[in-house]
Amino acid sequence: MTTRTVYGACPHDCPDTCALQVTVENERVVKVQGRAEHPSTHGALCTKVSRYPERTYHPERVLHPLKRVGRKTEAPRFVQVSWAEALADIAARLKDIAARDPQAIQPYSYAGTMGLIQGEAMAGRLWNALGAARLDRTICASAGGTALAATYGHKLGMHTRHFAGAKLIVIWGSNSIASNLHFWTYANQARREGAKLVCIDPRKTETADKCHQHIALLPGTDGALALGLMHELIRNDWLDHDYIERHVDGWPELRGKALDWPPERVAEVCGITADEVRGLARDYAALKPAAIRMNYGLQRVRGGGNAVRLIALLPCLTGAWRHPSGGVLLSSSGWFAPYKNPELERPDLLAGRQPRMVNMSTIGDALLAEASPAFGPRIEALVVYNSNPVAVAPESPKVVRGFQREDLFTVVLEHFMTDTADLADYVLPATTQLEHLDVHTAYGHTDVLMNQPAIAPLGEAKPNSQIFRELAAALGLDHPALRETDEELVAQAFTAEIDLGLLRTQGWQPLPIPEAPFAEGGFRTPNGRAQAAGADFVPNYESVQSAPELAARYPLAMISPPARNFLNSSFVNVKSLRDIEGEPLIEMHAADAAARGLADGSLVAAYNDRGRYVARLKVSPRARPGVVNGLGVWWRKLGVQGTNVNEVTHQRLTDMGNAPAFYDCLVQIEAA
Ligand SMILES: Nc1nc2c(c(=O)[nH]1)N[C@H]1C(S)=C(S)[C@@H](COP(=O)(O)OP(=O)(O)OC[C@H]3O[C@@H](n4cnc5c(=O)[nH]c(N)nc54)[C@H](O)[C@@H]3O)O[C@H]1N2
Ligand SMILES: Nc1nc2c(c(=O)[nH]1)N[C@H]1C(S)=C(S)[C@@H](COP(=O)(O)OP(=O)(O)OC[C@H]3O[C@@H](n4cnc5c(=O)[nH]c(N)nc54)[C@H](O)[C@@H]3O)O[C@H]1N2
Ligand SMILES: [Mo]
Repeated sequence: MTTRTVYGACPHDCPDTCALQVTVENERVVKVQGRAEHPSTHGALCTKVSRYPERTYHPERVLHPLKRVGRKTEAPRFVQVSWAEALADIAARLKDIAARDPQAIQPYSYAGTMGLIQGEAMAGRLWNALGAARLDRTICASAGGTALAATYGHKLGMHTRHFAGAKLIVIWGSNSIASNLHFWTYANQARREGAKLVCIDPRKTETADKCHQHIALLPGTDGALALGLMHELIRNDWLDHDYIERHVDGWPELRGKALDWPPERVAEVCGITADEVRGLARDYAALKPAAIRMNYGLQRVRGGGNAVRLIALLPCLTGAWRHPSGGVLLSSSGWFAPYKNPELERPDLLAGRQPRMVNMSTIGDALLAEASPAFGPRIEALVVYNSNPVAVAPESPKVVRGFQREDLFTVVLEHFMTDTADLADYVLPATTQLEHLDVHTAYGHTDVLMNQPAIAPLGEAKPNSQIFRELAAALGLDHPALRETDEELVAQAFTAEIDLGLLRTQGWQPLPIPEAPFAEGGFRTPNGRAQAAGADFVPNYESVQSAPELAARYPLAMISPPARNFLNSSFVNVKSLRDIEGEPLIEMHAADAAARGLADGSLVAAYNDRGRYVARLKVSPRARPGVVNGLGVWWRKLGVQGTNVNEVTHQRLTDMGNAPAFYDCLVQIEAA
């Protein structure tokens, strides 16, 4: 028997980007573990990724090109075809459309893998050379990301490891134990050394269970709470005047707004008590250093961008940035920007063209849109990779109708027959992280990682990069940039400061970032100062206050945070993980269930004017009165009656960044 160890990187859309150690016996992966030597991974993996071999060798892996037979409104039927036939046919169809207008070809991708090479490196080159429509990749983080950039110039924050030294940790809009496990280890370390942990989340999550305090505010009211905290910091003069004076622009305006938000008003809007506001402000001023871990949960509402701005400014008011263990972290991804090659996707291949941009978050409307001067041509072809839009995009009734268009030519690169693959004309088998080369940055820590392939591709699967190289050739595009190998792409991914030799031998390289990067200000804005002007509370589209008539019909606010054992819609088909999750659940408070005569364990429907989602009711203290939690992004076909939670979400966009407002959603619930 031959045994090898291969160093990898977890490809998933998660802040932790773990360093992996893959054990291969007789050319089969038998174990995937977290590397003990990598500081933030520290030898631990989440349950999901430790099941990686089960996912990779899953009997339902797509291992050959498949071509649709039958209509898109019927049960999916496919036949196996050769790569040659698939590529020739796809190229012929795309060429025909491109001859009329390449902008009618729409790429659709997100972060199924976060790798730079299997993400956009070769794909971007192909789309640029073709002049295909561009995609605004807004579905997850662009409200908060735009807000951070507006405030601090980039997506920057404190080091995750320094949370271990904080005396107060505010976990704001994050179920860290589920979605950011390796941060939680540092938070726990702080707690053992006496830190207070506070969780701000409408849902009583497993993270809230482990914190000293849980503030269960109404969804979409975080901006009001942040203004209330500022109010208290100002009234009690708990401010670091020197820090504000030297490093913040727009303070007089923000100060004026905050003074309009006394704790009683905040309590009313947020559905909490005035004492909770006062107490949190007192702790934030007294327990130093104070660190805030925001996550993207809180920005999936209409006012998400402004809420992130306001929360991100709190450390400027108290000067928390002066200490390595003070400040805020939402994303660390901006730290990588100076080390990444902005030309990797070869924007020069656009040769001056500026194809239209379609927002991925409104793909339902986009697929149903007719040609018009404002929109441009009707979408005629869709190439999907690293994403499962039929399950994850908002208002799925429209997304499904769009994908069911018989005149739409859809190609999906996938590991599995997802809800999206079921509606394709061609499904092309893609490799998993164990079968291809890649390099990774992160959005929780600040290390660059390399992923070495551990095994040869299974079946006829190919890396995304290779599929796009071959498609480019079939399309007759012959620019040398479209022929470069993955090794050549890796060599171009970063600036010279990143040592590829070290990445190959050690597997990762940390970026040199100061311990307390903003102790003396120096934000990445043009003048180096934090920008506070304009930040304000923006209420939800759908709430009792902003839409009383809608709320009379649909009185429950529904949020749909991730299930712990899935990653967005990935892993839903891994049986051992699905068994832990059980079934699609809607958590509801006992009082709301009693008022509707609904019994725990019964099948219920959450509905509104957009759609109807059926799931099992769980009467649970995890839900606060007036708010229901529809967990996880289940595959529709593995859910109840072919539905998932995005049946009821809407396509209206956030205040900043044009992102979806998934958690800004009113429903009514009845027995199904
Ligand atoms: N296990 C697991 N891990 C994941 C993911 C997953 O699906 N499963 N998803 C990954 C992805 S794509 C991302 S973007 C990241 C981050 O993913 P996020 O979507 O930020 O996920 P969470 O950290 O679970 O944070 C969401 C939390 O915000 C809460 N929340 C909802 N609405 C509000 C609100 O209005 N205000 C406040 N304060 N809280 C609110 C939810 O109840 C939930 O507990 O995690 C990644 N990690
Ligand atoms: N209601 C509601 N909806 C949500 C959310 C929510 O909290 N509530 N969360 C939102 C968030 S934060 C996000 S980030 C999006 C995520 O949405 P997506 O980015 O679509 O994420 P996944 O659902 O994980 O789907 C990724 C797909 O990529 C495939 N894949 C993985 N690696 C590769 C590869 O190397 N090659 C190819 N070809 N395919 C690969 C996987 O098999 C999987 O099917 O969903 C959003 N949708
Ligand atoms: Mo995400």
